[in-house]
Amino acid sequence: MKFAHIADVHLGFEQYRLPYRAAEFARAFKEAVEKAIGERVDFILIAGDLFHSSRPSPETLKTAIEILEKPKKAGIPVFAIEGNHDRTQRKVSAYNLLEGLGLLHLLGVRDGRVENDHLTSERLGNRYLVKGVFDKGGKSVEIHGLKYMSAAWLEHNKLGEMFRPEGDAILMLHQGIKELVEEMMGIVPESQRDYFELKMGELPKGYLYYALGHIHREFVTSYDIGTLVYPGSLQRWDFGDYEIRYRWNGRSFTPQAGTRKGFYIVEDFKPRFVELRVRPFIDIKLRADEETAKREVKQLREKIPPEAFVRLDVRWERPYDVSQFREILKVKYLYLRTRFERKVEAVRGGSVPKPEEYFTPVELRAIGLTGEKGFDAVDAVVELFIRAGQEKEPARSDEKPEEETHGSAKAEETVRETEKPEKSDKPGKVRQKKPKPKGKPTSILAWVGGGDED
Ligand SMILES: [Mn+2]
Repeated sequence: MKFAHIADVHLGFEQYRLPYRAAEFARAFKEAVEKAIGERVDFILIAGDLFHSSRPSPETLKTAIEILEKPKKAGIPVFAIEGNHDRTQRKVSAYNLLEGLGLLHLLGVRDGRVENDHLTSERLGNRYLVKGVFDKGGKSVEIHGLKYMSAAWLEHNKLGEMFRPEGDAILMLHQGIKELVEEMMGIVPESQRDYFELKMGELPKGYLYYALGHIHREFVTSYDIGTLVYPGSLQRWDFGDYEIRYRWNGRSFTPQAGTRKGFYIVEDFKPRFVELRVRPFIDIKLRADEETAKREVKQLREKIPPEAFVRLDVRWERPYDVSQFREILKVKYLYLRTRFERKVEAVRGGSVPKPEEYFTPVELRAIGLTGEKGFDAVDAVVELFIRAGQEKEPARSDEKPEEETHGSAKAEETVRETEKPEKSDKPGKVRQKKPKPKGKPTSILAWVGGGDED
């Protein structure tokens, strides 16, 4: 028995509002399906989030249909569940449409009984649990599954009571599991409870293979008598899902290998990863002055392919023009993230400086003007600095912070799609061209606005 396990395809996802990214997500799915067919698998599992949205566009549906016609023609059945992105509370989802076209078999709870070559049903209260079946050479495997369910639902409906495997069986779910999420990303604070819906022990026992989806990072472990696998998303999800990260150690960059992207071929319940070549995401973290940063980024450039998506995170004590990195790197997509903040002395000693010690008198007045109101008083602040500049300090030309928010880069450090509850890079932060204030305006503008990022 041999099958492919694919998850988190996200067809129709125009990442960073780039339509060609949706085409790349589709290409990855096509490649995965073609490779699975080439491997002569007996069936294919899609563990949720085939679509990025529960209401895919006609174009996205057309793409899904064209790709899923390939296994259909090859006589390879596809079993699927809905994920959090593409499930619907309505009666009919996009999956039902695909099922109606004979392109896949949908597993989970339904109002009516379904019986055919590849589906069978079991009573579950006043509804039915629809399960997949596959027979080959006298051997039979059952594929159980359920669409993405909320933590609240799972608290009241115990999966262990719902799913009872008999014989060789696979369980397909689209959920985050506390212990695994923590293992992958460190301890998850309670405020980010929505990173998981299940605890390990709540997972039904007795399955030979747990075909999971939802976590976008590839991961394999064992559970009870079986193997538990997250194949991860087919394409890179964000800059936390990087191929390589270059971390600045104060003197040079240290490369850190990131995640690989692809899916699993499972033979006799043993998973083997099949890697897909996808667009590289490279994450660069730098904390240096302008001259050093420029020199180091220039050197690093040789290691970065032009088709890469790059996030360059620049930090320093004084702002400088970061738009020059766009010219230096010349990559397909550059997301510049800046954080310029003054060094706060003696914090370790426990004494935080008083505002009078830290801010100049003009800056204090600016803070008084804006308070918590953000940029409502920005004109008054600009005026204040223009006047202050004219009064004393000469104009400075070396301070021009420029921050790029390209599209909707968000919650980058996640391995899945849930937005972190804390603030993150939102679009619309690109600074307006205001009359350039003189004096020392730029650093303070970052301060009165509450700082740039995170
Ligand atoms: Mn997903």
